[in-house]
Amino acid sequence: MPKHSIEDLNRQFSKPGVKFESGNGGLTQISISTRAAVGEIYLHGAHVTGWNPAGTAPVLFMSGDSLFDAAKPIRGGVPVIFPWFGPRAGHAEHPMHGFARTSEWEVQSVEVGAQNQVDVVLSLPRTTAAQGLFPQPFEARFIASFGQTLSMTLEVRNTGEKPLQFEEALHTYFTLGDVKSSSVSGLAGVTYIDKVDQFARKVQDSAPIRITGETDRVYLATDATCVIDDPAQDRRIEVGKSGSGSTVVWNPWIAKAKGMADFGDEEWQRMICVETANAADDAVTLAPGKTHAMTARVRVLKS
Ligand code: TA6
Repeated sequence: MPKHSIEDLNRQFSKPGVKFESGNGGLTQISISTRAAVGEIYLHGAHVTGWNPAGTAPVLFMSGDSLFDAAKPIRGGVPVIFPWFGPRAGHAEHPMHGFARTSEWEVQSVEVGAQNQVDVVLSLPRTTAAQGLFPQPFEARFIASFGQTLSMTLEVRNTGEKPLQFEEALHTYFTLGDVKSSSVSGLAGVTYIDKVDQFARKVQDSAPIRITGETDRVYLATDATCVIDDPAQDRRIEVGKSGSGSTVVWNPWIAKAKGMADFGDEEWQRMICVETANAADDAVTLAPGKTHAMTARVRVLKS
């Protein structure tokens, strides 16, 4: 059950082109439609489920089989991964990819800027369940700007007395015309952990990355901007970032897709994840009282 009624949220935060609605599964969503962009974000998981500059085709991939259940992550869009990435080391029973993406975030502000971009700020409340999993105190905010560029920032402040260690990712799913004709450039020469080859560490060659099978790579110590080339849709998507040392490239391919209940068997052909992260060697250690911000910036480039 959403914490705040749609009416109350609209009364307090709605703006021209921005309204709160009851979305899929009765989860509260913010629908955005301005001259700059179309977009949507759920309070569940602070989950961006749609964005494209006005007049262009959707940029983010959403699975047709996604669940919209307060206890489950949404499949597609931009899952917010925090405070650990993947299975939690030493705690196989803890939720995959942390608890931020299955938490109900709270609205702090909604503003429309001079370029008609919509800036949404959400905060992550401390629940007893989360406290049980991750007792160290922190504050987390998610700041999303829906304009000609999609800008998303995960901001974490250490409000405790001891250093705070965490991993994080903006696990962005991009929609493609055809993954087999697509490629990702920008990571030449970067060392990566190959999770489909016994976590071996390898160095990316100079050719653009092509997906020819299950692909699950954590590129390390890189601040590179990536470009996804999608000739089937005659476009390129630029993924820039700051405050992020890792970039994750993932496509489940055939077998993994079949094994995911909330993902269509054929959907691997029309998506790729290029994720802005701090994972593995790039985990963040934040001194007491300090704040860390990780930002992803997505733009559609003319092909
Ligand atoms: O970022 C890639 C990855 O870590 C893959 O290993 C795969 O597990 C993917 O995330 C999706 O994870 P999820 O828990 O959302 O099914």
